[in-house]
Amino acid sequence: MAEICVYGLGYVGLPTASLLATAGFQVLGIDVNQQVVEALQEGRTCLKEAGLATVVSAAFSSGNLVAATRGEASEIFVICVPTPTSADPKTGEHGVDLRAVESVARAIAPLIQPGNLVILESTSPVGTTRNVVGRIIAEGSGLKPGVDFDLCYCPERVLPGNTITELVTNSRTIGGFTPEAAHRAKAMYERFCQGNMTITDDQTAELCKLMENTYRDVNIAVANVFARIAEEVGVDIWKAIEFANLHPRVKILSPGPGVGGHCIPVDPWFLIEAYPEISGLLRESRHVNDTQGKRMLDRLMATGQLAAGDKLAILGCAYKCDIDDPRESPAFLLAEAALEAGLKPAIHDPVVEPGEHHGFTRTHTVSNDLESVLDGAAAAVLVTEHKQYRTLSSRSFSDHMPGRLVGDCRNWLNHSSLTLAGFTVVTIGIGGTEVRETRGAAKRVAHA
Ligand code: SAJ
Repeated sequence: MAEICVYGLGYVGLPTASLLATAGFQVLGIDVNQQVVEALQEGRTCLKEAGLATVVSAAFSSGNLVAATRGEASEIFVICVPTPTSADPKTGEHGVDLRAVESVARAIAPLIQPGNLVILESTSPVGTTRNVVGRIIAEGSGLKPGVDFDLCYCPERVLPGNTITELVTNSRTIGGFTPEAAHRAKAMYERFCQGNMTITDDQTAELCKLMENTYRDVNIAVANVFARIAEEVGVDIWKAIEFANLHPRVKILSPGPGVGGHCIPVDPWFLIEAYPEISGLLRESRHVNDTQGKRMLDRLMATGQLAAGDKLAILGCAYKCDIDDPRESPAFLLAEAALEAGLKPAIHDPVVEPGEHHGFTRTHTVSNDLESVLDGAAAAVLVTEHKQYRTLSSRSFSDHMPGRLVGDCRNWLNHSSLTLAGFTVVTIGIGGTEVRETRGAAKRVAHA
């Protein structure tokens, strides 16, 4: 019999199950996807995370971790399944999809025994632990949370790309439906986590997780609004932020193409959907961050050097630098805005798996071949500040693309070398560049 069943073997569940197994627990990892389970049984994982393969293989070869598609009776059940949101195409409002959590709770109900502990890790609306997980298990088993079994909400805080290190070193908030439940969960996490453990109730921990990512989204939106103001004024926001951050209590984040990843653009909707009347600031922040790409596109087109029918090269579709994860990438929002404007977007990324990737309203083809993406383009726009792009020279562009227009969403390229070579450079947060026309632009106007 397993000591711990971990439901969901994705970005959080797999490393968590592996760390629990290497800490000595008998762990059963469960995933509904048969292919994921088979691959793990054969020692493969498609998740690329520093140190993950080593921990996973240590866990499986110790015999302490086994993967399966169904759970079994266990002392502890940990739920790490996705809680995505989906957008209403008419209103743009997002609704939270708790079906995976509900389905796991239904699967646990016939397995649970008096005295067991159930932990929800998935990011969830406030109240999900007790009102969804606790209720479904109680209805299916006849056992009461807080009386017959223990129930907790214990979110993770890992930064994708650094998951293993952060799972071990980050502090955690442990939210118990009862204090006893929280102390039990704390004892489990302490077996592999060296960070501080703060004990509270389940609803406080749920709100805490949502506030952390929403706070970051709103703060990035503030940086993006400041960038827009700087573009209007004609000053350099990057310098202005550097100076403002000299204030001991100011820490303005970096503006950019918007916010990607499976957490920050998603989690604010858990609050907005539940409290629409009082969360206007959060909704507006989402809107600002989601329209940064469109704004860059408008500025590029305002130069007169990019028009419907032209090819636009998009550089970078990982949602942030130096990782291969394209989920909710702002590059896809930009590509979709480009298609709407009649342009032909082509996407390059040096590390994201080439091929088809889901965007917001359609799928996109991602290529690892920079030259073919630049070939024939009227303009190129950098979305992700990968280290591979840092050394791009004016020749890297001019050898392949006929256009002389470059957009920079991260202030990452060598602008003086590009400008010297005759390029118009449009940078997020730097105003005035779009009025500077080059020979290419003049030609297009004459042609039109
Ligand atoms: N970004 C900016 N400007 C910045 C910082 C980030 O535009 O100054 C953009 C990035 O380019 C990226 C997006 O925001 O597109 C999100 O990146 P991130 O590094 O801020 O965060 P994630 O999504 O990789 O991980 C976040 C983290 N949460 C916080 O920092 C509050 C992580 O600790 C959470 O565990 C994770 O969400 C999660 O799983 O919830």
